[in-house]
Amino acid sequence: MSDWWKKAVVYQIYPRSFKDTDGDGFGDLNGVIEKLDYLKFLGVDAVWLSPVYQSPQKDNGYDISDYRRIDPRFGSNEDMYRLIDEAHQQGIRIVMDLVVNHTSNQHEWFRESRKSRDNPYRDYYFWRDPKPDGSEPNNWGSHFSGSAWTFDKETGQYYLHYFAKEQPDLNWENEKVRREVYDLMKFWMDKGVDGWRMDVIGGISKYTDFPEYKETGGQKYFIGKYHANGPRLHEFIQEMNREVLSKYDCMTVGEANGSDIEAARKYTDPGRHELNMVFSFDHMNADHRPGTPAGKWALKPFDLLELKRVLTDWQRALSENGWNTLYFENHDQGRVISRYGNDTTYRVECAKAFATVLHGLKGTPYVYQGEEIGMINCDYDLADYRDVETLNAYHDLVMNNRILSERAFLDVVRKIGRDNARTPMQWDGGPNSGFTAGTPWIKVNPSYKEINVAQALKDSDSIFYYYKKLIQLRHTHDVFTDGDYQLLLADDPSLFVYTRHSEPEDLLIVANLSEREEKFDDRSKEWQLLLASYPDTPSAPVDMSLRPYETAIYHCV
Ligand code: TEU
Repeated sequence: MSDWWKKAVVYQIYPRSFKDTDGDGFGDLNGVIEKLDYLKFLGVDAVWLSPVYQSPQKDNGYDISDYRRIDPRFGSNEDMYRLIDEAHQQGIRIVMDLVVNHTSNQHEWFRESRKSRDNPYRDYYFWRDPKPDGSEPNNWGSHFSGSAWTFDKETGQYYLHYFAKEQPDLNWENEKVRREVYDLMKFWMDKGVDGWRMDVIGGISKYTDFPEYKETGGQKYFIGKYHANGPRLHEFIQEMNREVLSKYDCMTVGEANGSDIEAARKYTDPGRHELNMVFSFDHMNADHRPGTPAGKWALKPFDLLELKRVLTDWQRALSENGWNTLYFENHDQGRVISRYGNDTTYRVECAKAFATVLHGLKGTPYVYQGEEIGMINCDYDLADYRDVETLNAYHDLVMNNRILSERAFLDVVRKIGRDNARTPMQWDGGPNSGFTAGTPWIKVNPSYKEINVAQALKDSDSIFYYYKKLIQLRHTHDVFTDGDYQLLLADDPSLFVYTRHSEPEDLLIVANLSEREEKFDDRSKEWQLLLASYPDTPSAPVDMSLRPYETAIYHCV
């Protein structure tokens, strides 16, 4: 099997918000097909499509009711086959989202399962009796607020759901469930799909004795160590690898929620035959204040030292027997320049600087739709948000428990709420940003008049062309793929500087991630400029005065 994914750059599409061709306000597969030329021009090697399967859309497709059918909102199965075909003709691979920690409650398996205690599908999910007082089987929380258990009157038991109550968790202990999953994977791979992004894969193996959390800081429902990395996790993934993955030339990336570096090594060590790489979350917590009742909705100012420390730890840990993913954005995160940077005065400079520090690292870079034109967060009112996580958290934290004021909650949502990344793709300055001829399912970000693809393509200095160059560099200089990583100036609170080394080339990546002027000087090698964000960045890193968010890549052969 080839390691093509090591040199690849992956572009994530959130189809619902990418491009609508039939005027219903939802993006569709024909929209993706229409934009393949654009993706080819950007230079990406693969596209990861967020879920397009049949779904009641309680969690925008992460609640699947039929794994073998494309949701009519997105098109038909024939459209999907055509997309695979046309993408392949352009040399772009297609990675689908595998959401098998849970299904929709409208999936046939769950509809059967809830009918009776002895239904053949009962064991496809986790059903447990109430405690003697009628309450939930334990104090586990759901990521979308409240308990992870919902009572079903029909049979007098609770079922488990880590996310919304419409997303019951599958019971992977049941061999039949695992078989179903492997079969559906083969179905799509036989249609030409080139790989999988595996949703919440860290959660598929459960602690089936469902232990109570002891330390909850006074919270009624708690999310902690039992929610991920269950006892049979790696056994299940190895089985999946044996049964399916090893038979195809494919790429796999697991969403390793709740996983630390140790777990990531296990997932990605090629000798263990599990996955190619995983998404970790540590580096996305550099503005998060842990351990408060507000959970993920408690922020602190962005801490660059922490970001550097975490990225460096992961670079080191997975440098030999493993592989990293490189990302700042996806459909669950706020836009990076709005969160960690400056999305007003220095929007363009800032986007280029964050892109540079990320794409210079060792691993496979992911670009999320709109990141390549520097799209920014949306400052919406409560009524404009659509995300089930945000709306549930509002009810829980603001309305029911008064943990946050409405004002404080909205401030946090405007930084990290998931809808920030889900507003329609900004194609041009025309109506609805060129996304749809109908009414978009979520409001278009008013910034589209200035920030859009048409504009970016006209300006040779745009963020778009900068990404295009970064992608080209990765394809043409092996040191981006193979080089060893070394952090310089670890304690500098403004600069992110590191080197990459392999034979015969060395790289020096320099970024000022602050709004102050910063001095920098490195004469250790005969450095020459490869790429820079300011038009007049010095040709060698000597006596530099780095301006706000100025960034450069130097090399030496
Ligand atoms: O996300 C799982 C996850 O762990 C989180 O990032 C989650 O979205 C949330 O923000 C926690 O606070 C995956 C998908 O990426 C997400 O879109 C889905 O909602 C979720 O799984 C359920 O399928």
